[in-house]
Amino acid sequence: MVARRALITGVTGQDGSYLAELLLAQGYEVIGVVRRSSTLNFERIAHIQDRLTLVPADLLDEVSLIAAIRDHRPSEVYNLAAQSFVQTSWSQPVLTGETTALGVTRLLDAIRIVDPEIRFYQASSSEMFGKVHEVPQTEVTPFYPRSPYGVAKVYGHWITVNYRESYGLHASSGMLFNHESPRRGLEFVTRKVTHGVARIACGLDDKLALGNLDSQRDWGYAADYVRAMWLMLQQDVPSDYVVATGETHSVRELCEVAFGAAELDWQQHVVVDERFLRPAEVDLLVGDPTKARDTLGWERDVGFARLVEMMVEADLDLVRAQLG
Ligand code: NDP
Ligand code: GDR
Repeated sequence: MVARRALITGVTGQDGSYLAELLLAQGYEVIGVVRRSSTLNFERIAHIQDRLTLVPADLLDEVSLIAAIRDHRPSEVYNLAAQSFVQTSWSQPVLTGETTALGVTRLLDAIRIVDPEIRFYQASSSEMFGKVHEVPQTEVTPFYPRSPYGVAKVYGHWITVNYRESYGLHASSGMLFNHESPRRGLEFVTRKVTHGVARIACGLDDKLALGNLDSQRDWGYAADYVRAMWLMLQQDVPSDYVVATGETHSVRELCEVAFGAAELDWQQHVVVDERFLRPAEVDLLVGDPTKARDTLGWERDVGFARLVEMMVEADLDLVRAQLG
């Protein structure tokens, strides 16, 4: 049988690395799009790099996307690339819009031009719900984004729906709630906390400065969530899905569990620093994954406490190894 071929933008990111693993395990040939940078940034895919085909392209450059698709002719394209850090989207709103919003149109156009039979996944976000209109959030909850990032993701979502309806593309949008792992970037709050815990436990730091401790998120495990992406593209009919755990926890609870996993008291170490507060906040997110469960058969394996413990353990190993 001919191997199925998938192209992933954002393959060097957290989700890209887990999705590449999943697809390789299913026998896919995996094409990973990487953008040019002055230093290589392949830590998350180093363990599978020899099994991937890496191609240079950038969401800011239409011709490079057309060339990547034309030269490699994938049957599935997963658009995971983005300027994905919400805080940065206030200091770089135009770059965020170019990448996270217009980048989606560039990729959809590349597919439309080269081969409209390609199945397409768009990495949409719970940040689109923002100042939420209802709890929990579902596929029909209205959007009210609260950051330039959230606004850009709303555009990316609707252009995906629009190309599906305009050109009949098999294009699906996954409205994924926060998902984390030991591979999460250090700037996101879960990893910042678990890495901070490890440094404090090893005596390298004493304090951890955070922003809003009251905000609540529906945190799941990234390896569970990439399964939902793949399942969406295996359906006969494209559609949009909320992917979430259905549980919400505050940043304060995250601190309690993470410091507790290293037998530390978070209240002795966490300080609030205004630099990490946002101009407009998303206070509460919690998703209803009923449609993903009923239609895709998707379930998560890892819950909140286990996820945080797993991340603390991984960061303890990392910091200890760095100490030698
Ligand atoms: P990461 O920030 O870990 O990865 C982002 C990826 O995008 C990196 O590979 C990065 O490349 C790439 N990238 C950025 N700009 C460009 C560009 N101009 N051209 C090509 N590639 C580019 O994100 P995650 O893995 O966490 O998230 C994956 C996607 O899912 C993103 O679109 C994110 O917005 C979305 N999302 C994430 C959620 C989460 O909780 N993780 C929840 C909902 C949505 P480089 O390594 O070179 O920087
Ligand atoms: P988020 O993730 O903005 O939800 O976007 P992040 O982990 O950055 O923030 C979650 C919540 O924690 C609060 N917070 C802090 N956040 C950071 N980064 N650093 C801090 O020190 C801190 N203190 C408190 C934030 O204010 C916020 O309320 C993530 C990204 O992966 C997006 O790409 C994705 O679309 C959404 O999740 C779903």
